[in-house]
Amino acid sequence: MATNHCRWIVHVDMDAFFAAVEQRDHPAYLGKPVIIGGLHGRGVVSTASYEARKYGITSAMPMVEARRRCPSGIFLPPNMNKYAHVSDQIRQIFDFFSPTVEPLSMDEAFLDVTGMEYQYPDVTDIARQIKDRIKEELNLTASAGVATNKFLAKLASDLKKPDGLVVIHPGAEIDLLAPMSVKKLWGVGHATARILKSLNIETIEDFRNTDLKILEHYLGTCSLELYNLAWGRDNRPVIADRQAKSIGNENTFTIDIWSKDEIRAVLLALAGKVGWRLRKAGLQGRTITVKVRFSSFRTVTRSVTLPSALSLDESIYQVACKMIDKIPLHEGVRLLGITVSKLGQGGGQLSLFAEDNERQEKITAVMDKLKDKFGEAIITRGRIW
Ligand code: TTP
Ligand code: MG
Repeated sequence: MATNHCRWIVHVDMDAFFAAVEQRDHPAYLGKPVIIGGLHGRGVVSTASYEARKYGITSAMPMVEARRRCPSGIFLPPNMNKYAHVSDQIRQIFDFFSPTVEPLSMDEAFLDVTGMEYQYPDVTDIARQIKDRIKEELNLTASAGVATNKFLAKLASDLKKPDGLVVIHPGAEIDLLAPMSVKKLWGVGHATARILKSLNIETIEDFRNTDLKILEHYLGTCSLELYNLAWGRDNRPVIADRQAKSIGNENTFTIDIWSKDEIRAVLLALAGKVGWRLRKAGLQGRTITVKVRFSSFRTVTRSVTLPSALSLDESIYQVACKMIDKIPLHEGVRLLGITVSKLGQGGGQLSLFAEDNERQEKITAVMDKLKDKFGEAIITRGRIW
């Protein structure tokens, strides 16, 4: 995929979130219509499993109506503490992939992955890996959309639910949007849609073909913004709500590796990626975790919390090597990972490396500039430590 665009945004949204968590935790509910919401009085549906949606059950529908449509359904009250916990776990996965995460609700977020594409063969892989990881670690499915702005990424994540992955390549948005309802434009609710309908504007193409002056007359000042969305243009940045809790990278090998030298070479590359992401986010971390998955899928992690924070590749690499050296190697290694956590804004680097730091910081700053400009391939650091 071409990388000469300003931004790449991924939007991830869990499928039938509350219901999916209950189905996961109660295998007897799998494949069944599960409806979560207020069960008494004038309670409404929070969400329904995809099996229940076949009965026309939707969020915000009165529970009485849902029971009428699907008397044999499994009706449950929400367990918000549990969903909040899962939401935190999802957030940790998002943080692993980008330092810029903007959650929209408990089960969805935007990730700005601009500049990350050099770590993946294709920006689509980032979204795929996020989905895979959610499945692997939480046994839940999510849908993801990838595009060059927030509006298109969110639109994309909704196109193939559940378990969808849709990429809107630059240029494709024009035709894709054309036949869609104007309601797909952010900010067009029922009231605006009704006004537009009275003007015979039902699709996004109709909207585009309408004189902006007419739109302004009926819709007021938001017309220009809607007009831009109708052409797939949206400059809103992804705003990280709070700092990432951890930043990590891992690598799964096509062929298991055995030698310490190979392991060190991989750790060097991983430290470079994690360090770059930390510095890009202006962060440093005190806890370094290494993860090793063996050919038998046995997974071992080791962590160390240091007296002061670090973000230089060399420092991360050295700490990771020390931990890996203590893990006995009785079988091949299929995955290696490094994560840095206990993050804070930049400050002093680890004193252990103090004498070298000034030189290292200068080298790192030059390398970062080159990476930003040309991508990581331009400069691969040899084993000079
Ligand atoms: P959504 O992401 O809108 O819905 P969903 O995840 O259940 O289904 P999907 O994304 O696959 O269409 O909302 C996330 C959770 O928020 C949902 O599981 C329950 C809760 N919620 C409510 O409590 N009330 C509502 O009206 C909506 C829309 C969601
Ligand atoms: Mg959802």
